[in-house]
Formats: sequence, C-alpha cells, structure tokens
Amino acid sequence: MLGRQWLRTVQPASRSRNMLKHRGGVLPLHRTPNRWRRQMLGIQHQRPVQHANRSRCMLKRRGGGYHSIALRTDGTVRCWGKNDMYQCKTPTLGPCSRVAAGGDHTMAIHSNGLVRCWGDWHYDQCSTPANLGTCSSIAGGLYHSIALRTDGAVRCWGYYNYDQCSTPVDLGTCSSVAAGLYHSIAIQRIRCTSDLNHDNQVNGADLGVLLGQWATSGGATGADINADGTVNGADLGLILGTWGPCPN
Ligand SMILES: [Ca+2]
Ligand SMILES: [Ca+2]
Repeated sequence: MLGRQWLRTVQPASRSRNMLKHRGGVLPLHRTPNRWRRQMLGIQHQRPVQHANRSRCMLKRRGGGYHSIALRTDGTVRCWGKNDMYQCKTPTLGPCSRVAAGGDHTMAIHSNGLVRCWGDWHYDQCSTPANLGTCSSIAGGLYHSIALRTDGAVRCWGYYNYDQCSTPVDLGTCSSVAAGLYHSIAIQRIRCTSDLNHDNQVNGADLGVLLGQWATSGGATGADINADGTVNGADLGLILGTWGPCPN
C-alpha cells in the first residue's frame, strides 16, 4: 500500500550534516525517509520509555522529532532521546517557565522571560533574534522557531522556504503561538476598541483620552469608537460598557 503512494518533497539545496538527500520533486512514499513518512501519514513515532521518577515532577512535556523535553515543577529542564544535533545537551539554564521542542532543536523560556535555544542550527532555528525581548510562549517547527513576546507581538525565525516565518503584517497582538512542521499559528487577541491607550484595560485613562477629544472626529486617538464621525455620548457608553480588562 505504501509503495503506491507518492510524497512531494522539497528540500533546501544545502545541508551539510544530517542531510536529507532528496532535494525536490516527487518521491515514491516507500522511498522517503521514515521520519517524513511517519509525519505525513500522521503516525506517531515510538517515544522513549519514561522513567518513573521523572513523571512525578513533570510540569510540562514536549516532543520533538526524536527527542522529548520536560519542565519539572522546580523549573529545571530534562531532555532525553536523539542527541546527534545536541538537542538534548541542555545548557546551564536556571529555572525556566516554558519548554518546547522542534525537529532537532529545543527551546526554553528562562524565568526572566528570555528565550534560550539549542540543537540544530542549520536553518538558524536557534538564532534567537537579538531584539526578541521577554516572551511568554514558544513553539518549535521542524526547522523553525516561533515566540510570543510578553507585549503580544509574534516573532519567528529559522527555515522560511514555505513562508512559515512570514508573519502577517496585520497580525497585531496575540495570546498564543504554535508551530507545525512547515507552518506557524498564532491566536490573535480580540481587538479591544475601547482601550484607547492600548494598555489592555478600559479604565480612567481611556476616559481621559475620550473627553480630551470630545466633539471632535477623534483622529488618531481612535476616540470615535463607533466610527460615526464624532466623539460623543455613544462612545462614552461603549467605554463604560466595556470597563475593565480587555478579553484575551
Ligand atoms: Ca486603556
Ligand atoms: Ca462616535
């Protein structure tokens, strides 16, 4: 059955170590590397047997191509499985708050919010952007990485031949990120139109902005919330009606 199926493969022209030999075109499925075939067919690979004393301490677990990573409740990180790209050579980290695993790379968010990455560097999937800042969520694709900054902005780096890191310009602030083999996902925050100063709260500061623009068109402040051309009582009603934290 497998021999009759075909898998389209497109691979970059250069990858020196651990190179996948097929560089584009169509291959019979039975000739594709086991790893691709399993991934395309949705077959989960067999994971290493988990040691009993690990499970008692696990806060979160993530699985990469052939390795697994766990975050213990004390913030320490444990990794096991395939280590040919040093994906389980966990650096000295200190306590972490999140972990993630890509194809052959591993990621963690340190307790100070900074992202660390180790393992396969062939596609710069571990070249964490210098201006990344603090992050609240991370995810690893097959050869790329994605992070959610604490201000809700999304950053992506690594392999991008399928535009998996072409973050949409109108994405805005997000609440969560995830990664597939060759694609990325972000959950966009619901726009909070009454939050005129963009601090994720509808409060007195926004009321001040509105009153400062009273009877005008609102201009760049966005104080004309209902877009009827004038900052008026209708906009005041919208602010009072959505008073409090913006929804995530
Ligand atoms: Ca506000
Ligand atoms: Ca209005």
